[in-house]
Amino acid sequence: MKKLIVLLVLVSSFAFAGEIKTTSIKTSAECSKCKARIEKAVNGLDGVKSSSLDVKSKVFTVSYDETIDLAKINKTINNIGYDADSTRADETAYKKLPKCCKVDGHK
Ligand SMILES: [Cu+2]
Repeated sequence: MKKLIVLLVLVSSFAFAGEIKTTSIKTSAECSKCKARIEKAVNGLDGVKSSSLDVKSKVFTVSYDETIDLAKINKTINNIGYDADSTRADETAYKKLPKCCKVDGHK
C-alpha cells in the first residue's frame, strides 16, 4: 500500500510538471507602459500562470498550462496593438496606442 501511494504521488507530480510550458515571444513593446499593458492582458487569460516582459530585449516570457495555447496568447498581444513573433498587431488597436508606445516611438 505504501508503495502504491509513493507511485501515485510520483505520477501525479509528473503529470503536473508536464502541464506547464514556458515560451518566449518577441514583441513590439517599446516601454514600461507597454510592459504593463501586455502583462495585464495576458495574465488575465485563463491558463496563464505568470508572465514577464523585458523591455530592453522586447522578449515576453510566459508560463501557461494545457488549457490555453500559444496562438491564443499571441492573438491577445496582437489585439492590444503589439506584434507577437510572426503575428502582426491589430491595426486599430495599434493606432490607439500612445505615440511613445508605437514602433520606434522612443527614437
Ligand atoms: Cu509603451
